[in-house]
Amino acid sequence: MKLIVIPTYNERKNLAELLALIYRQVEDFHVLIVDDNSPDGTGELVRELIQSHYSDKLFLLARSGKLGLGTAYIAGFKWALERDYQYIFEMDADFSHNPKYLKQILIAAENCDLVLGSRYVPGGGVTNWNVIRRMISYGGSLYSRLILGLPFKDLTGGYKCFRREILANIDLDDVRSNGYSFQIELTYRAYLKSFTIREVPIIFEERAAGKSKMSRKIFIEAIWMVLKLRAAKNHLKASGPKSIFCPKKMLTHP
Ligand SMILES: Nc1nc2c(ncn2[C@@H]2O[C@H](COP(=O)(O)OP(=O)(O)O)[C@@H](O)[C@H]2O)c(=O)[nH]1
Ligand SMILES: [Mg+2]
Repeated sequence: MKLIVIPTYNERKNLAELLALIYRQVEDFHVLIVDDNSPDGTGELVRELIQSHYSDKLFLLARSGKLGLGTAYIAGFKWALERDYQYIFEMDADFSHNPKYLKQILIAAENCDLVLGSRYVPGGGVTNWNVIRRMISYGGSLYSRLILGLPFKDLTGGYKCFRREILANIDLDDVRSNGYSFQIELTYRAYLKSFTIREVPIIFEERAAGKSKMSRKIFIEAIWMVLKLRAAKNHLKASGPKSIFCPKKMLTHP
């Protein structure tokens, strides 16, 4: 089974149309909306759509308030791991991530552990971004690539597909980032654990309606976080899920 996790904050204007497009592309996928009590009523809309259209394939994880993108994804991943999903996708609600790529990403995911939808490999790109915005985005990936020694071109994108095994092997409670660096951190953790990762070209489109929630504060968090992640390299390699099969008592009494 395949699941798309979509975090939302004030995406009411985008969501109904986006879901229709997704299900037109991949009829059998499930979608989980992780909504942070959006003031514009996104959560209410999802409840209505579950009742009226998608009762067997649309789900809502309603959180109490705006807790950030990273923790929304972590909550979604845990929800997925409690169920029987093999492929877990990440996607934004604002049409930046065109659903037409879902099938290509899935095909790539059949032969590797993590697929990154990538703006900066041949065939990928961005539309409607000025030079400064392009430089900031490309520069962010380049910076992370150099500091962390990662061989991938697009590290900040949020259009991805994880195999279940990756998420089960990353200690989700140990993930430190909440903003832009969340995507970098998860890819870094997967890479350090020797999972296979591939980039698939996507054209990223500027959001259709509503506002970006990214801020200068989140951007600065990302610059620091990359340095912190590099400093924690050995810990990240070693850290894993807290095994219920290996309590300390057993280690001291073999
Ligand atoms: N649940 C939740 N979703 C969020 C939060 N911040 C952003 N999002 C969602 O995450 C996705 C990406 O955010 P967006 O504002 O488009 O970031 P940008 O593409 O970098 O400008 C969108 O679907 C947002 O609605 C948050 O704090 N909580
Ligand atoms: Mg966006």
